[in-house]
Amino acid sequence: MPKMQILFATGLLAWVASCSGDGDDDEGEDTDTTPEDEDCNDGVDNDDDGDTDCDDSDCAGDAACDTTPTAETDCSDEVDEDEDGYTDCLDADCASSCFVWVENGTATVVPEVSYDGTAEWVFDLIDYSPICTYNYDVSSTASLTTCDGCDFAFTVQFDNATLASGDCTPLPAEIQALLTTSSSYEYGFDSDYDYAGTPIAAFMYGYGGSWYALAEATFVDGQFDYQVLWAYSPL
Ligand SMILES: [Ca+2]
Ligand SMILES: [Ca+2]
Ligand SMILES: [Ca+2]
Ligand SMILES: [Ca+2]
Repeated sequence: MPKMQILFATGLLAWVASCSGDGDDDEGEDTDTTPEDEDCNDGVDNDDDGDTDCDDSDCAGDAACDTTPTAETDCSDEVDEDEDGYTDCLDADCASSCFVWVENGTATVVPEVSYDGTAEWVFDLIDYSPICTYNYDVSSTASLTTCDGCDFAFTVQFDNATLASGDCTPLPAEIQALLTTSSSYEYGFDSDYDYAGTPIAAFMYGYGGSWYALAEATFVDGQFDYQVLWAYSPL
């Protein structure tokens, strides 16, 4: 059995070396070694607990391990990634990837009889850099809907779309499809709308059998004017 004897002898030598080969000097060094605190950003497991940097629970809360993004990283996920209080398109970080759609309309209105004027749909990036503007003729010949509390309501027809400025191709396809298609919407005017306890003259929008106040509007001397911010939406 010469092989076993050699292995045993080697193991015995190693044991002897670790126990008796060192003198009193080395023994003192070992017991005096106190673990270092974990440095959370040096790539070293400083306290020898098996976990390095941010994997070490000692680093919980350390600024070096804060994974919160410094900017909004997704502009359409309904999550405020950078925790600045502004989510998705409401965050200025999304200025280049979201748009605002504003509708400006003006018409000469004879309630229950006629509604004739123009409208423009303005598309901007949310930092108000222009994308494009479309102009429309708007008309309606009669009140086709009932809006409880409204002074008047019309089914307003948008026709004769013309591109007034810019290039709308960055907009989502479903918005582009709206632009050049003649369309109609249920609109109304309520001169005494109770908005959060405050009476305002409201632009009303009818959809699915319900009416919504979208913005302030004016109706003076037969002239109806409104401006609606439709949405902040991702490009
Ligand atoms: Ca470390
Ligand atoms: Ca560690
Ligand atoms: Ca987001
Ligand atoms: Ca944010």
